[in-house]
Amino acid sequence: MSNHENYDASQIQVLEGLEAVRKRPGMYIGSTDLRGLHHLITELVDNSIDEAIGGYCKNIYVTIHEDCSVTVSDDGRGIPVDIHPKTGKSALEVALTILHAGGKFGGSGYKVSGGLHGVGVSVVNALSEKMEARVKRDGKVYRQLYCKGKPTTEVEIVGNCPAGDSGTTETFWPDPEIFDTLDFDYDFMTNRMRELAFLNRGVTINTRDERVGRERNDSYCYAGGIIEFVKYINDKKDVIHPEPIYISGKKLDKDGSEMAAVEVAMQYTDSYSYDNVYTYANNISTIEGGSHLVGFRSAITRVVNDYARAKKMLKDNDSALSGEDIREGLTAIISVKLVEPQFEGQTKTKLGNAYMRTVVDNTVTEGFSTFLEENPHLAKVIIEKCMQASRAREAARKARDLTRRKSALDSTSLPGKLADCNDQNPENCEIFMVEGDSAGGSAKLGRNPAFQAILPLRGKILNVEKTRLDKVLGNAEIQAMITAFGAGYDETFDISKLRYHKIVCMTDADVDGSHIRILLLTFFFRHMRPLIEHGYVYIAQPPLYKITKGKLVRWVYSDEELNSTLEEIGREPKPTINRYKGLGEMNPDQLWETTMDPDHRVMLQVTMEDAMQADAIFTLLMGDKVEPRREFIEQNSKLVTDLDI
Ligand code: 0RA
Repeated sequence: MSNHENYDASQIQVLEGLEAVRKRPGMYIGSTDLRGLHHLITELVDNSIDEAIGGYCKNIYVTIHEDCSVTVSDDGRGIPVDIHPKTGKSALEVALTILHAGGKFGGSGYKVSGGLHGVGVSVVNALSEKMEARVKRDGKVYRQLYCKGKPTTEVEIVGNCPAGDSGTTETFWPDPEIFDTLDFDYDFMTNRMRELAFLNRGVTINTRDERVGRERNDSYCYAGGIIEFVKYINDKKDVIHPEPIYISGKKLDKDGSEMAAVEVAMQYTDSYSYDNVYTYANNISTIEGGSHLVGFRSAITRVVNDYARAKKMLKDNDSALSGEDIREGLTAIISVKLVEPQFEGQTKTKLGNAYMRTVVDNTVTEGFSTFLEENPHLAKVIIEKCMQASRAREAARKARDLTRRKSALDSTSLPGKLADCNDQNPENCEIFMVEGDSAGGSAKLGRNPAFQAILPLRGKILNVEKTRLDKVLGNAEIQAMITAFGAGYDETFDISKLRYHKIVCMTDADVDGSHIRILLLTFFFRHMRPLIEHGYVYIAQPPLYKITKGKLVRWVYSDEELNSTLEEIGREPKPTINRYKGLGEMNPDQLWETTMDPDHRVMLQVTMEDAMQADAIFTLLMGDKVEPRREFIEQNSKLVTDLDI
């Protein structure tokens, strides 16, 4: 009887935990869309990576099966199967069914741990309609099955394995009642696996898609770790020194055990952008930065200035090189691993642990100054690049002061072409960047002036990928955008000053229109990145056709929709189909109705799934190198369905 009671008590606790996860999956995995679905894979792989960081696991396998189940397998020690004294249950069952029990196991044997929420395998189990765990240990194969997080079998021995073999294999069938989609995106998954392989030198991650018609098979292993990561990012860029600089260090506890590890790899390119420093804490991308980034920035700024002064490259009366000057063209990976990471910030992607600032600063100061001393030729190239950046920035500042006196870049006097809106609350306000004066005119007449502002752009805007800041700021269209948005640019960009929370690119649905759009996005990406990070940038979708039949009017936005609409309303008696060539052809009412009216319009939100990916694509499409661009266009031209030349 008392046995029974105990069983009930622990069972209730388990069920409450699992119920909570199933009731509010968002609390545990962020969301139930595609991103949340992928989080399930990440949770399992993170545990295997922990095992690899401990030095017990070399290979990880991730397989998407035909039925949309996923298997994550490793050759680590295997989750223990022995009976847990408190619960009387197998440790394997505890790991899979008790919330927060996964992965960490009271710290035994683990120094650091990844995982955004660190919620572990039990959450994956709770959100799966079925799950299977198999462990190879001590010459035996153990297995347990589960349904929506509850065990449906005991931990059973289902076979033998060679004595030295060990590992964990987990397969889950995500629950269609929980997730909006079960359609895993192999490329999305494999990008994260590549990143993990870079961040954990020597681990091999094998990925596989078995779904019919989209079979894939890849393997990621980087003996050079983050050095290779930097080379990969710089692949299509021109570098100014051949090998990335690699710096590493550790902080030891009083008793000599490891508290934190720092690794940095950095390499200068000839590019003008300075947002290519990617930081990680325990393999998690810390998009909002934090103490490790602060330590890195102060170290490189001090080291470069000290070196330049010591070598008389910088005269005593010269002003110091700024952090921006020193980061221009720099690609870097900062990867720290620590025992109890604190994640702060809006999206919990900012490293909080204050001591990491000193650890990274000290490590980088020592490593980078040694590098400069030992490589005087490379040091000269790097410092000259920083000084060039400084001169350009100085010229830009002068140009800005000049224009400011003419009050062009001063946000208190808005650009003349701007038709502003009346509402003062940025959250309600939208600004449409409209290609051409005639479309701009229609948009001004058609808009709702209460909350919609119009900024007509004349012709092509500058390709900022090929232009240094001083020239960028001299460009009239760019000045107009900076002043209209009111939030500044680059380092001084302050999202809290932004005057509109929807920035809408409204260009024609043709090749010129998409060119202007990509130029605008490049500008935002390089000089106002938080706009994209906050999801404030949108692309308006003007219709391609107007179909009229009697009193019925339908706007359609693609050729497929044209066909389906014609099927729907019937091709007899014949409806009238008008093709719209450009925004300029629509009268103000039509433009409002089809493209600007919040109740009817279709807008695409520009997201930045992965800054690194975006950087690579912008470099490729907008940068200097012609050959890779040609290859990209050849490979992807099939995807362009709507060329209208
Ligand atoms: C705790 C202790 C031990 C291994 C693991 C956890 C472990 C967990 C996972 C999750 C996925 N793969 C894993 N591999 C290992 C070690 C127990 C021992 O001393 O053998």
